[in-house]
Amino acid sequence: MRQYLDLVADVLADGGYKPNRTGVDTVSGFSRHYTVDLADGFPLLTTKKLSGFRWNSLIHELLWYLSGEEHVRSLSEETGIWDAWADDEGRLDTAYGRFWRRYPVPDDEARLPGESWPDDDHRWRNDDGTFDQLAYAVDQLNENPHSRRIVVNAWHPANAAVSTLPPCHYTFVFNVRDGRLHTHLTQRSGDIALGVPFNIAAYSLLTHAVANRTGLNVGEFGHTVVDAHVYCGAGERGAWYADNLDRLQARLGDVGNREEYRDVREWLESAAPDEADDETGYDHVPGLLTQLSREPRERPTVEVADKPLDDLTFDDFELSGYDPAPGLAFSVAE
Ligand code: THF
Repeated sequence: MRQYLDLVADVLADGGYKPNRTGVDTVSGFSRHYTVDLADGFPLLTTKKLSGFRWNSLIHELLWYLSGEEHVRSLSEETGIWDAWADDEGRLDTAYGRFWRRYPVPDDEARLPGESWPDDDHRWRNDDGTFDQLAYAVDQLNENPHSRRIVVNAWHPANAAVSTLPPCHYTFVFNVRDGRLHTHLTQRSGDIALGVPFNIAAYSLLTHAVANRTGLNVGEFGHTVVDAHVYCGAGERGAWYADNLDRLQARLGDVGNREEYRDVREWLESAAPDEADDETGYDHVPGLLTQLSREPRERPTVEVADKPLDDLTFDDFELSGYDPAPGLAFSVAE
């Protein structure tokens, strides 16, 4: 997908060095945005392989969001990608689905005079009194598709203030025109090499699943990433970028065609200190340079079964025509 490669190239060429809480440093860009038309194919990256075990992980991640679970116990049986942020019992403080499906509604004492809240028996209230934002969104798309209020919000400020990992992709909006369902995602923080390809896939699949239930065609996916970063390594390797990013960026500025990204990678590997054995893969820059050197291939297509969202299972997502370049290994910063 060209838009993803543009995002990578743009952040590497214009981003700034930025250390952060994980101990793995980043090259970070501010407020990046692109749109991709889902009618032109499914935006699964073709410059690295995301089928096989990665497809397994990303489908189960989406099913976990939809489940509304506040823990990763069932997800962990399928993939370990969220385990690092859960407690010993598998609870995850800010599980997305918990907010998508069970957003807290203030109880009587917390309500201010004159404020409007849905009654206990309102159709989008769950038995425990929480609010099902996704059910609301699907119903709005069916009953009032041109509404500009079809927002799902995973951000709870009070929880975010104390949570170990507040949601990264924290709000999305559905927007319909000419019978096409557009989805706009806003992300406060995006790990370009690892998380962003999963996020693109998840919200694109969600768009397909919701389009099925609302009689709409899939439209565009719009994505805004506030802190869009490339992890560039821990220890000496990460710190090297503090003083040498401008040298890398000068070389990136001279690149005239895709193949030359390979030369930049070779220069980087000769100029930067090696990654320590226990820090291998935390520098995502070399792998992303390899992706930039690869020509994006034709997009695959996806079929999602037309079922209520709560009934979807792994086998309801079918990918075809996917012909990616070989996979690349990146380590995830915690
Ligand atoms: N923290 C960081 N540093 N990056 C993230 O992308 C991220 N997430 C979630 C929460 N915190 C994050 C977790 N999502 C992988 C993919 C998504 C993740 C976490 C890890 C990952 O390692 N992907 C491998 C394949 C792993 C597998 O399938 O077993 C890959 O190569 O794609 C962003 O939402």
